[in-house]
Amino acid sequence: MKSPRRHLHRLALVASLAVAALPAAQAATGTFFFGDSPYLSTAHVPAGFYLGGAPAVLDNLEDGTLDVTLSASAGTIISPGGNTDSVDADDGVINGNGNGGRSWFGFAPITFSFVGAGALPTAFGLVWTDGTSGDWTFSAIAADDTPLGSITRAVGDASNRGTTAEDRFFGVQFAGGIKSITISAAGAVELDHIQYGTMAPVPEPATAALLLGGLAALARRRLAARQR
Ligand SMILES: [Ca+2]
Ligand SMILES: [Ca+2]
Ligand SMILES: [Ca+2]
Repeated sequence: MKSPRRHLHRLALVASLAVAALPAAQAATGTFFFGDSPYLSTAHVPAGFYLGGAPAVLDNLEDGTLDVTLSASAGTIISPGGNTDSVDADDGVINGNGNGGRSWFGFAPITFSFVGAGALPTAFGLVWTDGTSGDWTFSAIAADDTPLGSITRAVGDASNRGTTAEDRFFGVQFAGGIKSITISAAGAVELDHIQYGTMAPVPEPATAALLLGGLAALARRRLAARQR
C-alpha cells in the first residue's frame, strides 16, 4: 500500500531529478539548438525561433545568388531540373517534390558565415534537403570563434531525387551573436533557405526549472509538515 508520506517523498525526488535533468549546457551557455523539424515552406520555421516570428533574411536561392550578407565555404547554387532538391514550396507548389526550385549543392563540411554590416545574427538556420542518409551534424561559432556546440541528427530517405518529406530545419540561437553555422558529414549535401535574424526569448528551461523547483519545494514542505 502506498503511504501519503512515501508518495510525497517520491514526488520530491522526481521533481528534484527533473530539475537536475534539464539541459544544463543550454542554461549555462545560453545556446539553443533547434532541429530537426520537417520543413516544406517558410511556414515551417519553428515557432519561437525569431523575435516576431520572421527572419531578417531568408535566402531561398531562387534569384540564383547567395544573399550579399552571407558567404559559403563550399558549394554552389544549382538550377531547377535533374535531381535538384529545393525546399518544396520554392517551385510554387507543395507537392512532395523540390525539382523545380534552386538549392545549394556542395561537399560537406559547408559553413555559412554572416558577412553583413552591423550586429551578428542571434538566430541562424538552414534547411537540409538532400545528402547521404545518416548522421549529419549542425554546429555554430560565436563572434570570438568559440564553438557554440552542435546537434547530430539522422536524416535522409536514401533517395537523391527531389523528395521533400525528409527535408529538415536546423537552427541555433545565441544572444551573444552567431558568426557562422556549419553542416558536416561525409559526402555531398543540398541545403536551402539559409536564414538569420533576431532570436526570440527562450523561456522554457528557466520556466520549467522554476515550476519543477516550486513543485519540489512544495512536496518537501508538505513532507516536513507531516513529519512534525
Ligand atoms: Ca514543390
Ligand atoms: Ca530554393
Ligand atoms: Ca529532399
